[in-house]
Amino acid sequence: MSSIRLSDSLRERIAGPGPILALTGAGVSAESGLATFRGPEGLWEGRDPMELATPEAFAQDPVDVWRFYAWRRRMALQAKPNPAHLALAAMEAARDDFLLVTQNVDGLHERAGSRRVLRLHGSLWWLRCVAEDAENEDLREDLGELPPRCECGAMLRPGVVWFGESLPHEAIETASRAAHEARLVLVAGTSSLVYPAAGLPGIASASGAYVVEINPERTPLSALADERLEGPAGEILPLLAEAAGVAS
Ligand code: BV8
Repeated sequence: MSSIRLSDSLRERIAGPGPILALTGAGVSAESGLATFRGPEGLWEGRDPMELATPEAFAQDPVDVWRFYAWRRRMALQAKPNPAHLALAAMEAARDDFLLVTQNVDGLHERAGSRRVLRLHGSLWWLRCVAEDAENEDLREDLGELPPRCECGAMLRPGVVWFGESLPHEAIETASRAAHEARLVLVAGTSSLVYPAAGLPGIASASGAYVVEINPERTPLSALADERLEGPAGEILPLLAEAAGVAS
């Protein structure tokens, strides 16, 4: 039995009229066994992901960066969606005014059944030709020799947004519009440090939305949130789905 208590106000809001916006980060995949970016286990071979997830790192040593991403693809493939992912997919299936916006690139939301996923930072499962800029889905467990190559002969890069790169215009525009229109925002599993994604709850709050933070730790968002549910997303999001009258 969970010790987490949802306020009456939140119970009313989650079952009431929307739109509802959910914003997720690496913490919702933590209970699937995937390392978060900034958690103690977030380092890769003692390296800081922040130094690997940049165009400069890729230009300097594409094989090194590809080893990092090939490792993350393998980890993500071995991982299974957890109750947090499943609860979000169930809430989306139950109402068409529910939008999931994620910073995650692991594909677990999609594997849990979420259909309308707005990916702000791209995906491990899409590769982009550095010459043609075309992106294709590639679900192979083993990419073979690194860096993988396009048929045109040029290198392929991970289809993710690196630090210092702009987010897909369409994605951030749609997410910002959804933030302006949302009545309820669920922010789960993010340290709220990376912009422009971290700015979305503030946009929603300024437009009158009720902002709920779901995280075992406090973050820069905590002071702005209307309600904090302190605990793991895999335990809390199913409670929210249940309060919304949705079995997950
Ligand atoms: C941009 C994809 C315009 C790759 C990622 C200087 C130069 C250039 C840019 C900047 C600069 N200074 C600031 C910036 C802007 C920069 C930024 O915000 N930097 C921060 C660090 C200060 N942003 C950008 O560069 C963005 N682009 O601004 O373009 C521009 C262009 C040029 C120059 C200037 C501006 C691009 C940002 C996207 C970067 N790509 N990922 C990849 O994945 O490899 S971001 C990366 O961090 C991941 O996507 C991740 O999702 C994201 C955020 O991290 P979180 O998801 O929050 O994960 P984290 O580990 O941090 O936290 C996990 C949380 O979960 C914790 O709070 C923990 O308590 C909690 N948790 C743990 N377990 C659980 C849990 N919660 C619930 N349940 C649990 N069980």
